[in-house]
Amino acid sequence: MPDQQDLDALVVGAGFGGIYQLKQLLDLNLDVKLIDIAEDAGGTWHWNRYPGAMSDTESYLYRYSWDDDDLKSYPWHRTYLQGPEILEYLQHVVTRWNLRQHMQFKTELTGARWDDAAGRWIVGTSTGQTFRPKYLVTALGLLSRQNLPKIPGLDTFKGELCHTARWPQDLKLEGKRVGVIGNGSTGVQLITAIAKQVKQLVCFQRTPQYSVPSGDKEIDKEYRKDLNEKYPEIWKQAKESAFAFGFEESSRPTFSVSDEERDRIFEEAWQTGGGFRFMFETFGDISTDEAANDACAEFIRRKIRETVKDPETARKLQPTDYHARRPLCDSGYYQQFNRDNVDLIDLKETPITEITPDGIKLSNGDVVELDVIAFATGFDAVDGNYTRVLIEGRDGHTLKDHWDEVGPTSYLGVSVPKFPNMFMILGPNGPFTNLPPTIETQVEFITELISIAEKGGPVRIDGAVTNGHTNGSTNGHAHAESNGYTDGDTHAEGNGTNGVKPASPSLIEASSEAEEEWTDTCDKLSAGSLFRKTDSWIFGSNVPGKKPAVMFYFGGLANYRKVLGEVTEGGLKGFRQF
Ligand code: FAD
Ligand code: NA7
Repeated sequence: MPDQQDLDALVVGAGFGGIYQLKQLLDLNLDVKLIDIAEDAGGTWHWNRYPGAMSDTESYLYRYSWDDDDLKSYPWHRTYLQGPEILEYLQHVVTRWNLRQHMQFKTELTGARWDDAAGRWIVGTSTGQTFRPKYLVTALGLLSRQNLPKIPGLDTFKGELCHTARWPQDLKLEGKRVGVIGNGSTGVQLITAIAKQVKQLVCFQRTPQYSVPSGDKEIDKEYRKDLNEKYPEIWKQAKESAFAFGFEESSRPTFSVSDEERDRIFEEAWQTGGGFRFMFETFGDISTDEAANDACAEFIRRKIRETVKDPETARKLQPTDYHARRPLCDSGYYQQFNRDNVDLIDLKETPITEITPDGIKLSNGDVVELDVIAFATGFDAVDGNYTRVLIEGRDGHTLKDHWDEVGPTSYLGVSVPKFPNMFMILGPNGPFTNLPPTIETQVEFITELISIAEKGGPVRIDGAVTNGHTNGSTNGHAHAESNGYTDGDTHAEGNGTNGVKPASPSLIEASSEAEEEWTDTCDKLSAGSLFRKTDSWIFGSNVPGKKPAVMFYFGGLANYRKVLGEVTEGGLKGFRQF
């Protein structure tokens, strides 16, 4: 007898998104379970345990906003959080709200199929269990699926080889010769953290990056007291801003000020620290205007030249393309290249040809001998964790086929047509921001959708009964009257086993028209951005074979929240409820 369990909702993923979603659905009195491949909760911060792992959102905003007591009392000591502290914080939240009893770890979602007759998702897992939830909420992470380049000879290396997102906890680096491939946010953090520990550090750099100081420093009691008093305004400001990084984005054009004033503004931002602040608090056109971007880029290039003593190394470290990847910040990255034990290899000049038992072979025939090779090569971002499992919606339509056809799309980053009652947290085309405030926004929106579906039938908002079927009639589904599905589907009532309430929920899914419109909106909003002209994970152009695509809503969190408000107040505009 196969191990089957009916549930109201299954949440997949125990990071920031899944943890809050689980809590919200339990608060609705639903029968919910959460599964994760990992051994415990933490998501990103469970997996990314490399030395130097740190959030580049300031500590006061890289957390949940909804638990006021915890917000004010949970201890932290610096303006930025180290990875282990974030992991501890998330586990603390799980314990504080007694959530672990609803979580099952070491359990991978291996496939999911919508069963129209049962009105449930049939979810297969690595443990052999099958879950049959009415709602499937996926919080699989947008920077979660590793990108490990297929370099010839990978398996032949005699030393230790690892990806930063699977860092072995017992790996000792002292006295070792370590190679780091990649210098994005992760590589920059790793290199900065380990340069002083290792015997020799060789940094394999393909594209140089712009990085500014983080400004990380200890906080005192006064700082925290002041913050605690201002938290309501702080969250309000963050949620009403574009990037939710805790500052007001500038609208001042770069060339509206004199050269001296511009330099002063950049210098002040350099001293304050923070990658997003440097790019978006200084001037309003750095990510859209080529000349403005170059002024900003040149300021950072000058800092690199001033910091790095060897002119040849300084030359290699200076980017020449747009400053238009996710902005980085560091705790002394460029300074590491003044150390005698740190070398830089420019892979554009001498690409890697293979990995040998002893190290990394370059196109000029040199073999760099190493004890450890660390891949800081990033992620198959956003859709990577979705397309590797088979998720089959109505009419045998799979998510992979859908996205192969039209690119990784969705309506509002949460819902895809033909995938009823499946909701994604941080799915494609969600806002590009500091993520916890966006995650909270999406979780609360999904919870509202599920609560509407649970009621069945017409949508009730603020006591008003509205129709809610904006597109329902276009594809032959009859409008719901009271039970939510009068279109002949043989939805099973809850079977009464495992304590599942016999409910008559309705089904909610995005309409194709709404998805197309949202995709078009995201396309238009990013059209003028230099980010789109620059290869990185943000537009899916970092993984060989992956088709570049628009994967984010660049309209900012404030506008996104406005759109969600209009959707719920407008009777689930863009969704079909049946
Ligand atoms: P995750 O935390 O990625 O959790 C997803 C979970 O889903 C994982 O535990 C995974 O095991 C599980 N999972 C995936 N597929 C399956 C499956 N098939 N079956 C079962 N379980 C599955 N964001 C910021 O806003 N600010 C920062 O400073 C910042 N710094 C970052 C630094 C690093 C090194 C990285 C990698 C990311 C950073 N991010 C940052 C992004 C970060 O991912 C988000 O802030 C946030 O943690 C995402 O939470 P999540 O719950 O959506 O996903
Ligand atoms: P990123 O930003 O995608 O950086 C990956 C780095 O790895 C980048 O320097 C890449 O060079 C390099 N890379 C990738 N593949 C290769 C191969 N095959 N050979 C050499 N170098 C390679 O990932 P991160 O983990 O640093 O950061 C991702 C996000 O996580 C970050 O933005 C934060 O939000 C947290 P490239 O630039 O492609 O030439």
